[in-house]
Amino acid sequence: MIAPEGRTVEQLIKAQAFGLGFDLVGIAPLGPVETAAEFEGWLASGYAGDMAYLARGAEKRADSRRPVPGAKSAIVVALDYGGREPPGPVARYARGDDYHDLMESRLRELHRYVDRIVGREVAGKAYVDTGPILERDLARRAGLGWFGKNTMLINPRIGSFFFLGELLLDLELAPDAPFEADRCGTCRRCLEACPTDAFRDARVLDATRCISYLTIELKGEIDDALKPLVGERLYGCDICQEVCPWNISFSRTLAEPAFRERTAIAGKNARRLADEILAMTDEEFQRAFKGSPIKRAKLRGLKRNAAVVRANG
Ligand code: B12
Ligand code: SF4
Ligand code: SF4
Repeated sequence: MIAPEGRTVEQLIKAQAFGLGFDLVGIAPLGPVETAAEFEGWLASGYAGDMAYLARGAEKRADSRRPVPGAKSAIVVALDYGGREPPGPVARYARGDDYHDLMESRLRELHRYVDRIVGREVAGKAYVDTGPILERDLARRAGLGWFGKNTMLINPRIGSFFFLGELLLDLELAPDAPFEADRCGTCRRCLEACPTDAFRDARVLDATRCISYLTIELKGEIDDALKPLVGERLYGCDICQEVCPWNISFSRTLAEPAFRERTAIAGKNARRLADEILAMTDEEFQRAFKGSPIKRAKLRGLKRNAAVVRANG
């Protein structure tokens, strides 16, 4: 599609996406999802645990045209959250403001830009994490990276410490080439480094053993056998990314100010932060974590995690 300035619509969209602060952008056609069978098998094995919402959207996840009727293309973006930041009790992605709000509003801005350059209101919708979409599959298809053995989507220029988001549009766009290579080779560092032994195989994660699931998604108590393995991790886990050679070489310093760590977290070790959380009232929790991804666990979940961390030393 040719725009008035002599550049293609796809070129203009990508330039605008970079201008909005995204670090990667690619275009994928919508249709049957190549890894739908892997997803179904994963669900059937019980690896999703309590995350019942994943099964509810399974039919839509199998065909990326279903979430937005009439949609034909996806503009897929990635936003880096700073893999060079030091390790800590809170996973890097959750130390600042909520990425959903930030990325969705930028994607909506991109949507309005598309309307302007094509000269009509294009039907569509922006998603970041919350929709019935296999985002890593869509991102690989848009050329953004490959499925690492740790299940992360990894890009050869920036590693894997980034969020994914997409704009599904009722618009035919020229797609990018999918990322076909597997750059993991014979490496198995992530599989060996996982403290809870959560990988059943390369690219197959039993979420019910993953510290990210245990400290964020799980509503009930953490299994006694897993508690000591959670170590000092209060919220989320980055270990299988930290050990990855692609991150060691190519992860970036934090550039997005909204993701800078909040004062409630900054400079605190696991023990101190856990003690503060255990003493927190609901009002203090709201004040400290308003607009933060940490609110997902609620104060009750965070206190559960803090008690585990304190028991671990
Ligand atoms: C459920 C979920 C989780 C669960 C389960 C994770 C998992 N690996 O399945 C839990 C709570 C554990 C989790 C943890 C984390 N998550 Co999460 N999560 C999701 C969510 C909502 C759905 C993922 C899903 O469908 N899982 C089911 C499995 C089967 O699918 P998949 O992991 O996408 O794997 C695909 C491929 O690997 C491939 N595949 C599967 N098996 C095989 C086998 C072979 C041989 C091959 C070739 C391919 C293949 O097919 C799958 C389906 O397309 C997505 C958002 C979304 N809507 O996609 C975010 C998402 C995947 N999470 C994200 C993040 C940042 C994290 C954490 C880093 C957060 C943290 N620091 O604690 C950790 C990382 C843990 C890890 N190693 O994955 C980002 C990942 C960005 C990236 N670069 O990949 C996403 C995309 C959110 C976002 N919008 O940015 N997460
Ligand atoms: S996030 Fe942590 S617990 Fe989960 S698979 Fe990776 S290393 Fe294991
Ligand atoms: S640590 Fe090695 S095996 Fe794991 S994702 Fe990175 S390159 Fe692949």
